[in-house]
Amino acid sequence: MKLAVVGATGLVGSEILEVLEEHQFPFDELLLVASERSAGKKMTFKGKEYTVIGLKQAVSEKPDVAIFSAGGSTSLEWAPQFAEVGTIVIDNSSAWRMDPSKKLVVPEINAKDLRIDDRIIANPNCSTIQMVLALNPLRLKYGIKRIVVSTYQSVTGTGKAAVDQMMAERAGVPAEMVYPHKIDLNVLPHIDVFQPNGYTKEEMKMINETKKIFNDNSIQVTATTVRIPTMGGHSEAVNVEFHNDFDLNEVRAILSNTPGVIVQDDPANNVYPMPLTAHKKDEVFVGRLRRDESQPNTLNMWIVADNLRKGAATNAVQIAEYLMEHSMA
Ligand code: A2P
Ligand code: 11C
Repeated sequence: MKLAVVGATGLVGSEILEVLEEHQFPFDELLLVASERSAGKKMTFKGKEYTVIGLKQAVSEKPDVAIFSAGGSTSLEWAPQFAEVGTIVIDNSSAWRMDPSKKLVVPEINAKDLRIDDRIIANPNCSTIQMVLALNPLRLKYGIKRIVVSTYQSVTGTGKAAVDQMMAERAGVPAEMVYPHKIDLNVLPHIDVFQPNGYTKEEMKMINETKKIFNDNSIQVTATTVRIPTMGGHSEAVNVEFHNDFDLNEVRAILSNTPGVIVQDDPANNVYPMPLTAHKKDEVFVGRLRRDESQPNTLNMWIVADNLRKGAATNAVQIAEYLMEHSMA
């Protein structure tokens, strides 16, 4: 098994390496791939030194699986070239997600849809993954009519340069501006670019990807996505209206029994999910479970996950693990 990590020098790339190590992912050969700027650079993984290579060389090595997190344009240009030589690409960017011929996979929900001839597999957006993972078991039990979500997203979702901007502002030194405004001590109701309908691209990703993953265009979804000056993970206030009524204790029990989900819901003891406690964890944390008293069949919940983990690296590695377990890679 020859594995390539494309974007290995980036934030998600280094998280992928950590997850591969923690999960003891079995591979025979590892290729660390980044832009030509980084080619030749040395990186250490599990005590062994690797030389970073460029994309052209990586394609010529014909890896079995390549986990991409090097941005959408890199994926658009290079994923087909890897696919052409037989590599299965697991892509973290938004490039292929809404392509009807590509699967958009959260393993716990729809890995069973994967087929041996899938060559480019899309990893959903981080804020979508954590929401659908927590909602899926409730959808199966009660049926979802409508989702209203507001997010509070970590600067790590933008990449290294955004973390640097926030830290420079915090230290009071000149910052290279990645966001159009200061981010430290601020809140930006703006993630990714604005669309003609007034929503941002991040908001539209949450809307469209949720429907695709649940394979249900009848679910109504609306989103407001917000960047906050934090690092450990993304938080989401989710208001979900079900077709059928629910029992709150049953909801708790269902979520507690859902693989990959951890319920942290003990308000009397100030226990609820937070980015600080979700940081570096593979799971999605759920709390503040309460009935929306303003209308029937409606639940309010708070969902937190490390966006670089289940939102990106962990989900991608789990897809690779699924492929191997099912002899597809
Ligand atoms: P490099 O470090 O050589 O620029 P982040 O989102 O944290 O900024 O990381 C982006 C990742 O994507 C980095 O590993 C970066 O490599 C990689 N990358 C960016 N542009 C390209 C490209 N054109 N080809 C290959 N890798 C790229
Ligand atoms: C953010 N969700 O937090 C974005 C990052 O489509 O994979 C991931 C963008 C994507 O800024």
